[in-house]
Amino acid sequence: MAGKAYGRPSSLNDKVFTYCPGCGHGIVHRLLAEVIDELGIRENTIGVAYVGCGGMIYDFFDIDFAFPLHGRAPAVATGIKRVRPDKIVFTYQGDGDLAAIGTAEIIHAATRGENLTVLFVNNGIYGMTGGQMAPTTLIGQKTATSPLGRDGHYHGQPIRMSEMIAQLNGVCYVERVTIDKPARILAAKKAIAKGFQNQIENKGFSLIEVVSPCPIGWGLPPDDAYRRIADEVLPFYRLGVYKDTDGRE
Ligand SMILES: Cc1ncc(C[n+]2csc(CCOP(=O)(O)OP(=O)(O)O)c2C)c(N)n1
Ligand code: SF4
Ligand SMILES: [Mg+2]
Repeated sequence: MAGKAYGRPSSLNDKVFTYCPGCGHGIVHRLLAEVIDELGIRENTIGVAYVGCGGMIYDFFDIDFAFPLHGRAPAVATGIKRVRPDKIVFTYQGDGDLAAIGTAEIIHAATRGENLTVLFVNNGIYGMTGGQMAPTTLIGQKTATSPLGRDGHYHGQPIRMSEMIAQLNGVCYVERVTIDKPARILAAKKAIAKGFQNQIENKGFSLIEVVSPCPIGWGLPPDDAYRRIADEVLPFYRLGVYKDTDGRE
């Protein structure tokens, strides 16, 4: 029986991912690389990385990257896209980056309807710096800075960025996906592809939030971390399309 042959996407270089076992960033990188290959845009794409674990993306891809200060990716991507509208420009950001230090940048890039694609990897924690509480950390979740669990009255409530950004007039497309099961990984790839296709068709701002595991920061072995996504994370961060318009409003 003829089978499908799977190779390494040409958008990736030969380096082995250096993420912790079970980290979601490697899966998201792979999906992104496949999408860039399949759309045939590798030589025309510029990525804008973030400060955080997945910010190492620039080291694994065979495409041009900018590496701005923490949280500033949407502002830098705006500049690049406006100077070179012929290029496909995306940001790759974590939840500490996009939902904390870079909140202003993402909200205003979205409101302006910049013709960008944003990949938002929400693992509910500051992974790189040692597992501190992020704005996205769930109520009750234990972290290095909430050792008794996040308390909504004391620490504040977790923030749902996709729901919030979908309300903004400049936004074309917002979807939240995850990568805990094969079918959902395929759905995540479809959403990423749509986010890039929107930019190719000049439809404006697209954001794909990927709910992703950080086994180290969550203090769980990888298989338990993947189980936690369905059991604890998705009831709060519900999957789905939050906005899908046919271009700018
Ligand atoms: C201006 C500035 N403030 C703080 C830091 C420290 N810092 C580095 S990564 C990080 C958190 C990153 O978390 P997230 O964006 O969720 O990425 P993850 O590592 O979880 O993928 C912080 C606070 C920094 N490098 N620069
Ligand atoms: S600390 Fe978390 S986000 Fe960072 S590489 Fe390890 S598992 Fe991934
Ligand atoms: Mg994070």
